[in-house]
This record gives sequence, C-alpha cells and structure tokens, in this order.
Amino acid sequence: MQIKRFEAADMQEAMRQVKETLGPEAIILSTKTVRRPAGPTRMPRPSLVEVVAAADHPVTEKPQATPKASPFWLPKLETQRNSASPLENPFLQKMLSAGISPEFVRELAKDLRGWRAESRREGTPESSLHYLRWKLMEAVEVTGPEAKGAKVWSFIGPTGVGKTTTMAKLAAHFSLRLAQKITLVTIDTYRIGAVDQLKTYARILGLPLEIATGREEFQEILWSNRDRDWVLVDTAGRNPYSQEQLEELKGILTADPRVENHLVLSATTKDLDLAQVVQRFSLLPIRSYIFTKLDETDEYTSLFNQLLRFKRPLSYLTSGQKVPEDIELASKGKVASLVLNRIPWN
Ligand SMILES: Nc1nc2c(ncn2[C@@H]2O[C@H](COP(=O)(O)OP(=O)(O)OP(=O)(O)O)[C@@H](O)[C@H]2O)c(=O)[nH]1
Ligand SMILES: [Mg+2]
Repeated sequence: MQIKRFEAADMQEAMRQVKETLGPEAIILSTKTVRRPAGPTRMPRPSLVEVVAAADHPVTEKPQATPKASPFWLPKLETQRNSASPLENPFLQKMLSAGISPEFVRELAKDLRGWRAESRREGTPESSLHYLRWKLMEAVEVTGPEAKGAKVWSFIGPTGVGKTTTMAKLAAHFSLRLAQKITLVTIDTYRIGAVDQLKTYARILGLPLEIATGREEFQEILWSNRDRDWVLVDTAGRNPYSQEQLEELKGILTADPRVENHLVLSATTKDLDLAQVVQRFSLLPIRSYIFTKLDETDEYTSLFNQLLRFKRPLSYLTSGQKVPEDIELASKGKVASLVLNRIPWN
C-alpha cells in the first residue's frame, strides 16, 4: 500500500495530482485546509489544501516491499477495489473536502452510481442532494428516553465538555416538563467546586442531591433511590489517556447494572481526537453519545464521522450555556442538515 501526501492551491488541483500519481483507483484518506506560515514580509499567504491518498498499485512508483501495519481508522484497500471512485463526482469531492469520512464517501459513490442507473436519472443537483441527505440520515442512529422503567443515567466524558450542564438541562426537562421524580447524584468529589456547582442546580430545581465518594456508597444511594423515575449521575471529567482514572470511574459505575452511561463529547473536538476519546471510554458500555457546544463550531463532519466510526446512537445535542433551554433531542434529519448545510455546493 502506497500512502502519499499532496498539497495544492485548491481541491481540484489536489485531486488531479492524486489521479496522476496514484491512478483513478486511489482512496482519499483525509483532506484538510492548511495555513501556510507568513513569509519574511509577514504577509499572510493563501491557505493550501492537503490530501492524503493511498493506492495499491501507484502509477509512478512501486509499492513498498514491506507493508507497515495500518492504523485502525484507515479503510481496508481489499474491500475498496472495483468500486466507483468519488474523485469522478463533484458532489462527492465536496464532501471529501469538507472532511467527511473517505470510506463513507467511497461507499456513497458506489450507491449513487447504482441509484442513478436504477432510476435512469441524469442526476440533477437537487435530486443528488436529496439522495445524499437520505443516505446521511440512513447512516446514523438516534435514541431518546424510553417509555417505561426506572432509569439511572450517568454522564461520562473528558474534562469540561459540559457533562454537569447537560445533566442539569435534562433534570430540568424531566422534572418540570415531564413531572418525573428525579434524584441527582454526583461522584465528582475530585474537582474543587464540582459539588457546589451541582448543589446550586439542585437548589434552583428543587431536587435532592446525593454525594457518593466510592463504589459502596454509590450502590447504597442507588438502592435508597430505587423508587425514583430517574437518577442522574454526574461524574468527574476524566483524561482519556489516563488508564488509572478510567479504571477508577469504571470501578464505581459498574456497582449497579442499571447504570446506563451517556458519553458526552464536544462538537469542537478534532476528528481523530474524538476517535481516541471514544475508544478509551469504551471500557464502559456506552448507551449513547451526547454532543455539546454545537454553537461553538460550524463544522460538524467530525461529529458525523464519529457516529459512523464506533456505532452508538446519538441522544441529545446541546448548543449553548442556558439551562434548561439549550438542549434538543437528536434526530437523523438534524444531523444530515448540520453536515450538508455547511458544505459550499456551488
Ligand atoms: N457554548 C456552550 N457552552 C457549553 C455548552 N454546554 C456546556 N457549556 C459550558 O462549558 C463549560 C463547562 O461545562 P460543565 O458542565 O461544567 O462541564 P463538565 O464536563 O461538567 O466539566 P468537568 O466536570 O470539569 O469535567 C461551562 O462554562 C458551560 O456553561 C454548550 O452546549 N455550548
Ligand atoms: Mg462537571
């Protein structure tokens, strides 16, 4: 497998270079815009497009003698042969430039070709966009609060992503709008001020708050709150690279099999960082993803890629600091709009 990096002034030129060097069967692994450092005159220079592409049989160079093990996120070349190339389609090129998973776009290229052949459509821009929207919606899974049974929901994730705020938003929604009996629990006795932050929300919402300092205490609290409709559990932000911190979290949350873990992630996190975070937090079963801070970015392809990479349903999206307003139940249509509305189609 030959992997090469290309830089060009725009995506069209980069794709031309990819085809010329690696051939039309090349697979795009990633695309991004890179800023060139200012020159000696300190004048900012125009940015470049960087494309990383791979091919089995490059046109101009021989494959390497000893192939290296590929990182887990690279698509497998064997499964890609003889499929339609996204390089041929301007719509798909745009999706690639926007950062959508090259593997997904490649599949889309195949499906789009099949759909056009089947429906004998010329493929107007409108019909192609409709089709893309439908495929995006089909690719993601969403979930919400289920109808019956007591629930214990924990909110886990890296530091500062909005776990406590999201929990307060949901507590307000469940107790004020749905008239459910709620108890708030925190196992975050780690960060200074964390308990006070939740105490403030509990006081404003008029909800009981319990503090657990370890596994046994957590178990006892859940037992004594077994008649509640919902027990919402706040946890300390954990560094995904600290196995010790994650094991400690697991030690407490596995005290009761009713605990369902919702992984809170920020929409501002970079694509591959998200992959690492999710992989490391997966030492606990993840019931759903909650994405926060949608208002702090206008690029949602990382969010979308994450929903495909480790398939878990998306439950809630938050887009602001206001409690309880800035939260909504996720829908497939919303995800598709977030992704497609940001791509400059013209
Ligand atoms: N813009 C924006 N800010 C948010 C959102 N959700 C939370 N925040 C803010 O993010 C900051 C951190 O929120 P917290 O809820 O304390 O985050 P946390 O994950 O509990 O943090 P730790 O417990 O320290 O790990 C606060 O200033 C929140 O107001 C959101 O959807 N949009
Ligand atoms: Mg917190």
